[in-house]
Amino acid sequence: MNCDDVSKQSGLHPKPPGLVLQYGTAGFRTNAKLLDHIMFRMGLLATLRSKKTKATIGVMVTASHNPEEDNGVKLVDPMGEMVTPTWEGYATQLANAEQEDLLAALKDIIEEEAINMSQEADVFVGKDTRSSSASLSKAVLDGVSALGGRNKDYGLVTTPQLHYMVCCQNTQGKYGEATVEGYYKKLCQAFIQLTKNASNCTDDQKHLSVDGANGIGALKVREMESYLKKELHISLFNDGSAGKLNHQCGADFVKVQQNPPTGMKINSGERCCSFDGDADRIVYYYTDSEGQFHLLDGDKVATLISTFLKELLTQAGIDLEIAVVQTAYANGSSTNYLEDTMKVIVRCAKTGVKHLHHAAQEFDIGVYFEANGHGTVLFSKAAEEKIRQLAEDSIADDERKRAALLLQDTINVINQTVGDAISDMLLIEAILAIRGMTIQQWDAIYKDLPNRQLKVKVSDRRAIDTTDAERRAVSPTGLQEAIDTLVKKYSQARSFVRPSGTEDVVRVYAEADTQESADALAHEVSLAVY
Ligand code: NG1
Ligand code: ZN
Repeated sequence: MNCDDVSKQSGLHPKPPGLVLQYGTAGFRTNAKLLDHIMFRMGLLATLRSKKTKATIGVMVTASHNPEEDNGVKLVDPMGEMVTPTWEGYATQLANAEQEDLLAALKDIIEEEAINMSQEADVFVGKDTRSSSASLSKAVLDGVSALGGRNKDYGLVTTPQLHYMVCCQNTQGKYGEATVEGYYKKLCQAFIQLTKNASNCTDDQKHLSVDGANGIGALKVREMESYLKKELHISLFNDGSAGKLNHQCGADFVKVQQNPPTGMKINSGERCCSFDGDADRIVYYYTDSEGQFHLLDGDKVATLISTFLKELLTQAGIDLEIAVVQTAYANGSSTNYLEDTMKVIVRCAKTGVKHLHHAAQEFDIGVYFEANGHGTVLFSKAAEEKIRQLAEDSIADDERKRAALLLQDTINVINQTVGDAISDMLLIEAILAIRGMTIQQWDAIYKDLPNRQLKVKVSDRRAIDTTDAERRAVSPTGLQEAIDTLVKKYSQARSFVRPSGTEDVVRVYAEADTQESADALAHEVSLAVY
C-alpha cells in the first residue's frame, strides 16, 4: 500500500470528527452532505475486497426510495450478491475511523484478511440520478485509485443493472455481456420469445403505465424501449423531467400510503406499476370503475410468478422443489394461499434482501419477494441444467418441450443477482400475456387482509430485539405479552414490531379482518412500544 497516496487522497475527503455511521440493511444511508468520506473509504474497501476475492467488486451510489437530499452506498460481491457480513463489519470500522486513524484501520483489515496488496483490483461503479450522486461517485473512484485499483464507471445505472454487470464480468460472460446494451438485449429477447406464446394479445393488453419515481428507472425504461420491438407499449410518468425524486410517487409511496402516485394519469381498470428510486422494487395497481384503488404488492407478484413456474414444471414433467421466501410483512392471505391452495413450501426470512436471497438459494427454484416489491427468482445450477436438457431433447414430446423452452426464456428474462423492477416488470407482463390474464383476475387470486404499517420514534430503537424471523419481540420484557393480549381482541389478527435497519424508527405492522381493526391494532401496539 502506498501510504502517502492514501493519506494525501483521504485528506481531500475528510471525515467530520465524531460522526458515527453504520453499514445497515442497505449499506450506508443518510443525508448526502455527510457521505463524502464514506464514499472515498468504500472505494478503498471495494479495492481490498477485489484483491481478496481476485474478482470485480461493485459499488453503487444510491439511497433508493429515500428523499432526494439523502444518498447512500452499498458494495456488490463477485456473483452480484450483497457483500458478506464480515465485510459489512469492516465497512463500519473503516467508515468510523477518525482521519488520523484511517491508515491503521486499513492495515487492520489487510492483516486480518491476509490480503496480497500486489494483487490487481477491479471495481465497477454506478450511481442514481440524485444531484449529489455525481460528486459522491467521484469520491468512490478516488478511493479506488488511491489503492491502485482499476475502475469502470458505468455512470447512471439502476442498482440491479450494476449487480448484473458485476456478475457478468466475474462469470466471463456466461451470465451475459457486462454492458447496459447487453442487459437490454438479453432481457428483451427473452421477453419477446415468451410473448410469442401469448395468442390473441390485443394492443390494449400490451399497454402498461409506468411510474418511474422521477428516478433512474424512468431513464432506463426509455433507453430499453427500442429493444422491446413494440411487444410492450409503455406510457411513462414521473420521468424526472418535472417532479422530484420519490416525492409522492414511486413504489414505496404507493405501498405504504396504499394510494396511487401523483403525476400519473390513471384510467379505470388500466394496468399500472411503480418503480422505486433505484429501480429494484416494483408494485402494480389499478383503480376500479368505482374509483377504488387496488394494490398488487410483492406478495401478489410472488404468487403470480410461482403459480406460473409450478404449472410449467408440471407440464414439463420435471421434478424440482419450488419455494417462496417471504418476510413477516407478507400479507397473511398470501401465505395461506401459497401453503394451502398452491401447496408450495413457504419460508419466512428476516427483513433485508440478503436474508431472503440466502434462504431462496436452498431450493431448486426459490422465489423471494418482500411485500414492498423487492424480489426475484433463483434457479440452482442443477435446475437450470435439467431444464436445458429437456429443452434440447430431440425425442421429448411437444408439450413437455414447449414448457421447458418457456422455462428457459423465463430464466433469461430474470435478473437472478438481485430484485430488479425492469426484469420483474417484463416477467409479469409476459406471464399476464401468456395466460391472457387481466390485472383484475390476477388481483382476485386471493384477497389481502386489511393491514397497517406505522413508524414510531423512540429514544433507542435497539432496545427492541426480535426472534422467529422478527415475528416475536424478546426484549424489552413484557412487550411481546402486551402485543399478544392486543392481538387477541381482534379476528384474523397478527402484529409485530421491529427496529428499522434504514431509519431511526421502530416499525409496527398489524393486520386483521377489517381496516378499522388493523388500524386500531397498529395504533394500540405502537403505544405499547413507548
Ligand atoms: P427497514 O428500514 O429495515 O424496515 C426497509 C424495508 C426493507 C428493505 C430495506 C432496504 C420495509 C418494511 N422495510 O428496511 O424491506 O427493502 O428498507 O431498502 O419495507
Ligand atoms: Zn430500491
